Amino acid sequence: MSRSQPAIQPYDHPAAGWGALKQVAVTLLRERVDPAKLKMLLAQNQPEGFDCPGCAWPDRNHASTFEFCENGVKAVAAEATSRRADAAFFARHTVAELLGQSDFELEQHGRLTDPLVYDPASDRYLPIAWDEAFALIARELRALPDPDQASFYTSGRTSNEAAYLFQLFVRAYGTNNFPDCSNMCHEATSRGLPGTVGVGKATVTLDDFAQADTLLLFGQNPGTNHPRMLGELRDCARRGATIVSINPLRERGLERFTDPQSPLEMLGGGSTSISSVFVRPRVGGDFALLKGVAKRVLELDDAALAAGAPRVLDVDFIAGHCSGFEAFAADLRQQAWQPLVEESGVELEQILALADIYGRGQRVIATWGMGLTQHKHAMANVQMLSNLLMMRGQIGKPGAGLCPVRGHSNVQGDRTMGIEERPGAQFLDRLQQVYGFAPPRRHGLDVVATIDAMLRGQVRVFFGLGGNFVMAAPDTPRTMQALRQCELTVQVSTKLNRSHLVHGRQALILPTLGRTERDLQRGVEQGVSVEDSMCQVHLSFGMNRPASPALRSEVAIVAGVAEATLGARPVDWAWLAQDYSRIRDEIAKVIEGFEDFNRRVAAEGGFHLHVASRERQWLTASGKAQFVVHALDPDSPLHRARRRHGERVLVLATIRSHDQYNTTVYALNDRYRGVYGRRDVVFIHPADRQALGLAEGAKVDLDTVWDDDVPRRVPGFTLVDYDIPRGCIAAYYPETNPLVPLASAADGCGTPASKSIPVLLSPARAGA
Ligand SMILES: Nc1nc2c(c(=O)[nH]1)N[C@H]1C(S)=C(S)[C@@H](COP(=O)(O)OP(=O)(O)OC[C@H]3O[C@@H](n4cnc5c(=O)[nH]c(N)nc54)[C@H](O)[C@@H]3O)O[C@H]1N2
Ligand SMILES: Nc1nc2c(c(=O)[nH]1)N[C@H]1C(S)=C(S)[C@@H](COP(=O)(O)OP(=O)(O)OC[C@H]3O[C@@H](n4cnc5c(=O)[nH]c(N)nc54)[C@H](O)[C@@H]3O)O[C@H]1N2
Ligand SMILES: [Mo]
Repeated sequence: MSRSQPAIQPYDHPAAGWGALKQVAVTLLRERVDPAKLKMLLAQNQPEGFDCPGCAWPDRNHASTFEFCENGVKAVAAEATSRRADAAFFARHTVAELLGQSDFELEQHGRLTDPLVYDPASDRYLPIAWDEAFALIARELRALPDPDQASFYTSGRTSNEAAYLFQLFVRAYGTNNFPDCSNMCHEATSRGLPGTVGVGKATVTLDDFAQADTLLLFGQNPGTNHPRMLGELRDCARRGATIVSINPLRERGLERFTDPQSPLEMLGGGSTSISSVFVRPRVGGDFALLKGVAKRVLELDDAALAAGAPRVLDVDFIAGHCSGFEAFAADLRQQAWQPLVEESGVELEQILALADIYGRGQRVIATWGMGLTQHKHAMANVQMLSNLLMMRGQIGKPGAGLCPVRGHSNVQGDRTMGIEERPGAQFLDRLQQVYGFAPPRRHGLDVVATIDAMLRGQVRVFFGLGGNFVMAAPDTPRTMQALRQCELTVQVSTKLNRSHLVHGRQALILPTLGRTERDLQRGVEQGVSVEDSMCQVHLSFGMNRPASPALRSEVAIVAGVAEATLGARPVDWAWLAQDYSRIRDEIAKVIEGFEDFNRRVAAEGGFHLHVASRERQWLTASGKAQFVVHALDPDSPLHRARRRHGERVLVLATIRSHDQYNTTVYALNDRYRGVYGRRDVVFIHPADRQALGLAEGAKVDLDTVWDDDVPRRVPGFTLVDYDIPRGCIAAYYPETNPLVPLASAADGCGTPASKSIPVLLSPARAGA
């Protein structure tokens, strides 16, 4: 259902199903995709095909029929669009003019076709030759007195091969400044899990889903963000597995699902119920909930012990594999219930019921997304979930384990390749041995620290390998100011976005091939490798004709910049870029688990990386799975805000709509939540709205409450009554990013707390 008029209309159909198929047709029409390119949809996530750039969910079976996914089609169609933002387009528009357009409008201009340089005299981007662009970057990088004055961002679509070359180049240049999208995404997972189970990755594969009897889904909206996961969940539900969604919102995709690949369901109007239980903490309430469940598991075990019944704890696992249990249990025992109930926003009976479900499960998988990772206490969330599974030995056995669900299709692989601002000594030693240069040992800057450093004038050059830094990052006006203070900003991109328009004194746009496009080097087709959310590494081959003959691959662009900056040092960049299997041979020399890379990745479906925690090998300081104690935070930003302004303070979660891919807005609808033709809405509980004396549909301004008293406002949003817990509101990212203070980052991992922003609502000022 698409509408020309903005509207709010509840959606009462199952997720996916005919609604999804219709959207596919609409998408292909809108992007005017050349029919000759349609066959590519059949090649998505197939052997010999390309890895879908949509999300990092793995493929059940590479040889199966077409893995259908509405949002995968949107991602692919957005890349295959026949629209072009070519040199003529940039000749027609000044940057100031383009800045006046919405992100949705910018996206509509289509694919970038030529390397461009910013011309301040005309306020336009003009064509530049590739070699001149590389020379300009090299000149600026070499002119910096200290390599730490440059920062190198990576978004998670970048292939392993490009990411590996990129980190090698940047370290040979002399810095570990590697902000990446992961800093804003699953950083709490990547930093939190090493402290408990040793490895920051999933301990499960899809085969475990086929065996699990209990699934706990924390803070995830798979119907929109990982639609192929629904197929897996449907099979679990049909087998009778218990599926619990822990989410302030009852997301449609977790209620009912019609599989577009099942003719029976499509024709029969059938659908499968997914979640049997919905637990709805308040936004940011998961930590208290998890701690409560853990406390109850301990109580259940005490009772079982007293009654001579089978234990609820896995005492053998705890004794044989874990460290720190005594202190952990003591902390749970002294924790009072009342604060857990208050902070979680979940009734005691429900906490106990969730503990019962978990305590009965024999094979339990816990999955999680941004609902756990984008809070001040995100690391505590992840570690408490890990503690909980460890209590019952639900890690490293079939059908059970930890399952962080990553976002970008190769965000996990990029980190594996060394896109890491805090690299380990072992990895740096290895680079030194293999390449004979001394890599920088100082830790580098992440996203938030990069913005801070730019604002202080300490970072002068920004290089973005993909992504849309200015819109993805928090505190938009300050991030904009930061980029504008740079001497040079470079964006390697497929499509126009705001990061091209908010630029440094000098600026370059370097247009690149997308994942779906054929990558020929000296006439030979190249594949690139990616690692999915469950650690499967496989090859991806583009099949479409590139959007423009001038495009270069990310590998070629990185090699070009590296050679211009460093010459053929420490590797012959141009030679490596001629044949990507040569890069894979380099990766095999340095990165653990990639031995014999070329041969192993050639197998159908690729290979699974060794994940030590899956094998119950614990790469922690103690050599054991480590229980970690965390206390409730009595002084969170929300507490502080409520002390100043009382219960009028609401906590805002910024979420994705069904028609966006991160900062890319495909269309203005959010079908499953019933929003059409607009994005400027705030979902609110009717009682909270009434308490504020506001009418349904009223226009409001949102103001952040933060200690620094810097004004942070987004104006003119419309209130929509919604089934959301009291005290919580939700609105779309990236429009609400100006509300996220830079300093509002997660403890220990720096992720912007974009799911828990204390805000005040007030009637919109006239003219807003
Ligand atoms: N189509 C599409 N696919 C995508 C993306 C996209 O934008 N569009 N983005 C990709 C990327 S990079 C990522 S990281 C993933 C993101 O995928 P998700 O993790 O699903 O991302 P979000 O939509 O940000 O938020 C997920 C859920 O968190 C819930 N939530 C909010 N606050 C809380 C809380 O305090 N506790 C709990 N338990 N839940 C909470 C929200 O209600 C929402 O359902 O998807 C990837 N796939
Ligand atoms: N408030 C708030 N902020 C958030 C989030 C949130 O939930 N709330 N989520 C955070 C999360 S989870 C993430 S991952 C980040 C996302 O941050 P980013 O990864 O920086 O953002 P994207 O919107 O995915 O980037 C889109 C751009 O990437 C370029 N692009 C697309 N494909 C390719 C390609 O193959 N190669 C290259 N070189 N470029 C390409 C296109 O030009 C496109 O405009 O945002 C974060 N920001
Ligand atoms: Mo993400």
